Amino acid sequence: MRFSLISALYVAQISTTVTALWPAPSQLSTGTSVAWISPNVKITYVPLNSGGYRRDVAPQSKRPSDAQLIAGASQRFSKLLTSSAYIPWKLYPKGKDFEPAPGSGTTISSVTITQVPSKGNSTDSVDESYTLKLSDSKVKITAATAQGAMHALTTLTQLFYLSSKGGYYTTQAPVTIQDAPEFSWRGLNVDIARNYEPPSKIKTLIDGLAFNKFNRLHIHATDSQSWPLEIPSIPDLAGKGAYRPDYAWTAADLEDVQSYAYARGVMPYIEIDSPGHTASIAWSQPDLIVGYNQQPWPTFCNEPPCGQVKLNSKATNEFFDHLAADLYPRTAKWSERFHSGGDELNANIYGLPGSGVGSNSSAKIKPALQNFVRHVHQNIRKNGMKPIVWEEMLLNWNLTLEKDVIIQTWLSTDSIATATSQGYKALFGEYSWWYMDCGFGQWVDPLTTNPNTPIVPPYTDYCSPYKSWREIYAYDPTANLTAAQKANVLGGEVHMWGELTDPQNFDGKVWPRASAAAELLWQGPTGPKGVNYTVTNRLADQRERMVAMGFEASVVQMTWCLQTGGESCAQ
Ligand SMILES: *[C@@H]1O[C@H](CO)[C@@H](O)[C@H](O)[C@H]1NC(C)=O
Ligand SMILES: *[C@@H]1O[C@H](CO)[C@@H](O)[C@H](O)[C@H]1NC(C)=O
Ligand SMILES: *[C@@H]1O[C@H](CO)[C@@H](O)[C@H](O)[C@H]1NC(C)=O
Ligand SMILES: *[C@@H]1O[C@H](CO)[C@@H](O)[C@H](O)[C@H]1NC(C)=O
Ligand SMILES: CC(=O)N[C@H]1CO[C@H](CO)[C@@H](O)[C@@H]1O
Repeated sequence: MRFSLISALYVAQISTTVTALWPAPSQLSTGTSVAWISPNVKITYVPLNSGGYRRDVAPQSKRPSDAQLIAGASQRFSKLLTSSAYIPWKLYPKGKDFEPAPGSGTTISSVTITQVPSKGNSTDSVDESYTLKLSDSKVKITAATAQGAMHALTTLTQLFYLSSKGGYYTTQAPVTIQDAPEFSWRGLNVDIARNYEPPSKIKTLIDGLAFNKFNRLHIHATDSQSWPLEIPSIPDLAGKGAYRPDYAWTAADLEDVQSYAYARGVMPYIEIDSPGHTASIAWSQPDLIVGYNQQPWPTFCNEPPCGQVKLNSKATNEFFDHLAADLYPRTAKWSERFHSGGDELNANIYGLPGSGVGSNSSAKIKPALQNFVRHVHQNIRKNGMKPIVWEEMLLNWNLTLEKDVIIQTWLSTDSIATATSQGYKALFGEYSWWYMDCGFGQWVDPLTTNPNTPIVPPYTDYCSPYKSWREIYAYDPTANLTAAQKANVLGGEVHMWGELTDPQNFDGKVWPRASAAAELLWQGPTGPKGVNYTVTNRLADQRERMVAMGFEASVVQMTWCLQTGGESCAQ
């Protein structure tokens, strides 16, 4: 839809020239001249005198200024260009001479980033639009915010290729781009608890997110299997709850990851899932948890070890107060949002003695749950943030939630329709389309006794099969929504759960599939797919850039198809 304006240009050029702009910009026009850029090109920032960049309010006031953010992005340009540029031989017919002659064309002498007035901002949305004009040896960028300027510099990087004879060129000058995202919330959810993910791995992930214009990193920080997040005032939480004491992010690590993400235009935010998914608390505070490792586990939780925080419990509330006082100010510095979890609550566990409920009936659990969630959410708001919950809190438990709560849907394509029609802002990312952990097989051992589901060949997992990049790209979460419902869709998140994922196999699961999600989030589901716009070679191009950057990204297409096209190899 947003793309139609220049689709004809793309169709005409795609077979001879590849432009690896990923996600594709809203509007693009290109020429056929050669231009070169030096990694050391001078980048000048021209601020708007009257301000107009995002005005942050306390407690976010300690964040870097837009000028600082843009200076940082400008300093990184050189490294980004040289680390991501590559020789794109795979995208041309074998033997074709596709490189411009050294010394041909012009050389870019300057890049200017001029700040322009913002079209407005809100808690969950900043003006990320930018324009980029490359002509007459100059690049002129305008942007309303630091985030927009960072996107422009990423786009600029992606315009250039490495020449085998040295130097970085485009064959498509002049270039004019006007760009803005369709969705203001473009996220990836990463689980660091089922298997540990060290801060260094997540910082690398953030580089990839920024390179694909994601703007949210959802850190699913704790779960029943481990508590890998240091809470300095409750040291035993991670000290005993992590897989091993050093498999936990220290407070300094958390600050480092958050500031790193924010500096790259990615708002990080933390999820402490509760009241389910909390068994790891029992290692340090056994009295807070009912049904720790209760058997048979399928009756008492979705995944062992079972255990949920007790409800109707003063001790539980005090624990969450301590946690909030320690953790929330440290995350509110970087984020407008905090995720309180709320998925997969098990009712049966509240029928066990000492649960604070004493019954597995929803009617008994619901008021206790309502009080608990209200308490947690009040703490989030007191610290200057707003809550996010998994959809079950609203759609299964029918809790009364304030309208400032974002509903994160995952269970069905209908969920987003229901949540948005009730007036809530909501996120998509349904498991049957956007769960990147699916299709790798069961973690449940077939030799164990599982009274509910025998584990038999081919040992498929619950959300099998694997979601290929094409499936992730074909997801249309807003297909059946009314205009009023669509207005409440903030965006979505692609999910990397950690049962069978750790730093060793992380990259190949995430990339390039998250890139497919990134373009959908940037363009909207009816964006590039609505016109004759080929995706495969552009995604392959982005993947090659990410491989050059050091990501062990999976293969998009076999080289023969990329080179040749035709047959069944649409480019
Ligand atoms: C509650 O427990 C009873 C008996 O154990 C069981 O039949 C029923 O399905 C449970 N209800 C819920 C909501 O889990
Ligand atoms: C919530 O509402 C739905 C739809 O009306 C209903 O099916 C479900 O039983 C309710 N859940 C609870 C816990 O009351
Ligand atoms: C939209 O509705 C059609 C027809 O009922 C259905 O087949 C499709 O799965 C729905 N899509 C989504 C994303 O809900
Ligand atoms: C798309 O391509 C097909 C086949 O080449 C052609 O028939 C159709 O007119 C094209 N549509 C647009 C919008 O260019
Ligand atoms: C242009 C614009 O809408 N700016 C607003 C951005 O957000 C801050 C804080 O909420 C407002 O004070 C600005 O007016």
